Amino acid sequence: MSLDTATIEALAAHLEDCEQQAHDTLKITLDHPDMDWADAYAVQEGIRRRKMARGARIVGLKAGLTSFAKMRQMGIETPIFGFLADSFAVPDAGQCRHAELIHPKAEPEIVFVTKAPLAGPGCTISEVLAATDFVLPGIEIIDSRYRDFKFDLKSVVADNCSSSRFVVGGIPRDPRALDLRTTGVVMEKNGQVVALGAGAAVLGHPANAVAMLANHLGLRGETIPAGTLILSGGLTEAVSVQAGDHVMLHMQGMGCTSLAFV
Ligand code: OOG
Ligand code: MG
Repeated sequence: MSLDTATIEALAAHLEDCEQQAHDTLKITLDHPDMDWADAYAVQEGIRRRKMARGARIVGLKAGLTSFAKMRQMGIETPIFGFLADSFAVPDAGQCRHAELIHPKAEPEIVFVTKAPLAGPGCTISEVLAATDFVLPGIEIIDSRYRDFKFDLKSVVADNCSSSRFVVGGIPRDPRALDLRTTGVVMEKNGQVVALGAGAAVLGHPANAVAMLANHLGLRGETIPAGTLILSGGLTEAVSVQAGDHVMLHMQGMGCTSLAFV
């Protein structure tokens, strides 16, 4: 760690205020160039603590920058991990207020829900599949608090990996009855196809993202508890959305989920 506790708390407060007030900011590494990974995750942890102190419930976890498309879009090479609070959840086919967000983008994701704990290091894809209750389609709405989505890895980790909203729906399926590598996804905006791909876009197999999350937490002495909802990462580039847009995700064998921006 290179930052002191007061600085970490101040950065967490600043980034969470930006989220709550839909204000953008410059990436925090400009003022804190020596920030390390532990600092970045400590700021994210500070945001989580602030939300929990106000009564928020943590309803899930996410992996980000897990696809080659997203790594290319953001110009980076390592996955990152964040948390999902109850206030991020949008009901299936529900509405999301665009004015509450800065510059939201939608991305299609395969969502895992666990039925047994997962622990790393050494967690594998087959352990993830055995510990998964079901998979289902999800749309994540990312909304970086950084101006024009311009950040580096440590800044975005501190900003809870741009987490903002998510919707899940469709038909929950046992992942062992599917080949998640060849599971096709088609995302439409206002009836037009804007993104398409297959499960293998995420690290060769989306369960790999969950294994990497377990391994990341394992290094910190934490596990993924049973009953955790996990967004395994955008399968395609993220698509900008405006008020009035309707986004629909079709996932092969799992039906669809959607939301509208108002
Ligand atoms: C970081 C969050 C990326 C994903 O699924 O890849 C993410 C960002 O691109 O702002 O959620
Ligand atoms: Mg995502």
